[in-house]
Amino acid sequence: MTVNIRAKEASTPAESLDILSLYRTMVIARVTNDLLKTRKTQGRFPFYIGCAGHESMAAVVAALNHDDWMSLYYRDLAAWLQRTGDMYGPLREAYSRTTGPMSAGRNMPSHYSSKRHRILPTFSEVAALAPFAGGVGFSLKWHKRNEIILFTTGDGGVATNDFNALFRQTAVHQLPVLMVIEDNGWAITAPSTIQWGGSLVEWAKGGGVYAEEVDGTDTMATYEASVRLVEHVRSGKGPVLMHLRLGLLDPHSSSTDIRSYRTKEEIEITKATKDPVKNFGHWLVEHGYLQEDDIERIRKEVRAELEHAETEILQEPEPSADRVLKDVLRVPTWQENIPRGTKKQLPMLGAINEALIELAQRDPGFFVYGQDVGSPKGGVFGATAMLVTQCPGRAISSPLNEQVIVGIAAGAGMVDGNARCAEIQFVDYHQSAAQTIRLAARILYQTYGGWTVPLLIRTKSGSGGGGPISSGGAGGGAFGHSNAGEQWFTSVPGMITICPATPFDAKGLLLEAARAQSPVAFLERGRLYRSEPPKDSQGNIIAAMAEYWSVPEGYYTLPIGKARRIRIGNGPTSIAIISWGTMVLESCTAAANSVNRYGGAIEVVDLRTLAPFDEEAVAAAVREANRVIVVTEEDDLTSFGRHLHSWIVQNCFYDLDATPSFISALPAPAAPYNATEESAFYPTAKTIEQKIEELLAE
Ligand SMILES: Cc1ncc(C[n+]2csc(CCOP(=O)(O)OP(=O)(O)O)c2C)c(N)n1
Repeated sequence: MTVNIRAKEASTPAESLDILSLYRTMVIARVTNDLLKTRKTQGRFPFYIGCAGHESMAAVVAALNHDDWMSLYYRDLAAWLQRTGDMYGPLREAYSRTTGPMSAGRNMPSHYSSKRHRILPTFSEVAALAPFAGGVGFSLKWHKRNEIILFTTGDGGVATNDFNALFRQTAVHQLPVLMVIEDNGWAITAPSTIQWGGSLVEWAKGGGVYAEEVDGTDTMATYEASVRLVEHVRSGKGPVLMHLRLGLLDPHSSSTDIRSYRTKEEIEITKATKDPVKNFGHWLVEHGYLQEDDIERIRKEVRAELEHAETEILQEPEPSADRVLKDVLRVPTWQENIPRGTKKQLPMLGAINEALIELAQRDPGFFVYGQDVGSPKGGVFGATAMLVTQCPGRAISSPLNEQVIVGIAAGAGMVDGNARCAEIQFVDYHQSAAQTIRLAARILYQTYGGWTVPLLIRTKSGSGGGGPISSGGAGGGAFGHSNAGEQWFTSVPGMITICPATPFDAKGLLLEAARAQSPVAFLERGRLYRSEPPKDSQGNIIAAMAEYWSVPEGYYTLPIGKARRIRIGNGPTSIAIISWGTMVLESCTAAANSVNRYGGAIEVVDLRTLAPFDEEAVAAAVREANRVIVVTEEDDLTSFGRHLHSWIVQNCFYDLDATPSFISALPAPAAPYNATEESAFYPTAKTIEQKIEELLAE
């Protein structure tokens, strides 16, 4: 039976609500829940987290259009069914079948995801999808699309930083986002009263987001409110928060004993009054849509269908161990291209400005989002200054919140399939966005390649605020402004990390990084922004490096994962120095001084990409020189440099004639501000020269 009860004033073509189909969807959700709960208890799979009490979410989804986006959480089985109509999917994931539509059996059940149905991939980290949902909303608004995004979380989720980042994204940019807080009164054992103070609705309104409380145990009331609120969002009136009051009919999950934290009376009252499936069934009987007998008949039919589906699914293939490394990382395949533009002398900052202009001109959806980037100054370092003047609107200033920034770029990239750029002022501050970055890098693996997250994170890293290399002090960055950054980024599976040393490489690599379908951390060294080519101690520019300060106009790309091998001197190499970023320049200076003094040749391998790094080039350089030094400006704790050093020991041991050397900054939190301590903290060309002498004598 089809009943059109959509709001008459809706501006989009009204879709009629099939009221009995909605009820059936809710019953499928409940019966699936009960079946899977039992199967878990029977030991058929290790974990289940259910939806009982949350089935009226099907009514919220019924108020959306089919091309609207959704960011669901683990209680949203009914929402999944209402959107996809796929009752096999949740069973397939519970039984870890390769046919599973969310993760091909790789993730826990109840982690909804479907690129086809525009359902973003649910994380186990509560509310962690929130900043991504804001990015989707940002993209929908930017492209003036008539679509909106539904974001859901529980009452506990409201307290997370992630949800608060979404709230700010939607409020500041007035994004087309409907936030539904499914408040069942509990976050495992914690009552919702400890998640926020005062009234959620008033809190939201005070922050610039329209909000309403809705009774989620009444399905028709939920539907009617949803139609109204969806219309509010779609018509451009801004975001909405729906505080949906529900009851949790089961324990938190299959790992929780409900009686250990809830009283018998409270459970009984909840089951008697807050069961949306039961309440909706009564309503349908009262209003003549169903007979009393139909309720049990429908339940039994659904149970039989599900058991039939289960029998089929149990015949389907399970994952094999040989796929465990599939879909960790997507590095673009490089197409060889010869830069044709006229070359001109440029510092790295100029090269980065030019690369951003190229990206904006070639891709109408490209933007840079970050603190101060839209001001005439072009961010605190001026990296977007050209973008601001030449491509108005493409450099957009953000609130002071790194999670907001990364979420906007990541979510927008998921909509477009092309990387959008997040600028983090100083790499030290990536930490407040750490969860969002780590999860962006995990999505490809978690969804078994179902979703990709093209995302470009540019950030100033390492010593210095922009002074010429080896000009005395390293630049006074001190705490909060001078961390190297690669320690963390290279430890995140699924992340590409790039750290260029020269203007030519910075432009070509940045243009290639925008083609990646995995997130990229692009570490721009502060000391290199305005540096000149490295010189030896007599003040002569090192010839092998000079050409990389000459940057072609226009578009060209350089391969990710390929090192640059720089030979200084003539004849066979006596030492291979492996480094990246600023330390490449220091290493070249040290190598040139040594060669000037003793003759021969030293190779400097500029890794350029740290993850994945060029194993072949490193191994070849070690094989030829038989002596190696790894040089990093990271502090001497667990670091990428240590990882590389260990890799060389493990893989190149028989090619070594001497102990593989390691040079880093000192094991302190960061470089102090004063020049004396700062200079003592970082390695310099002098440190490297001394090590070369020691190694040659060994
Ligand atoms: C960031 C984070 N912290 C803690 C957990 C452990 N955890 C899983 S579910 C949950 C409670 C969530 O409560 P709520 O958001 O109210 O949703 P509900 O389960 O009640 O529907 C917690 C604390 C987690 N998964 N993620």
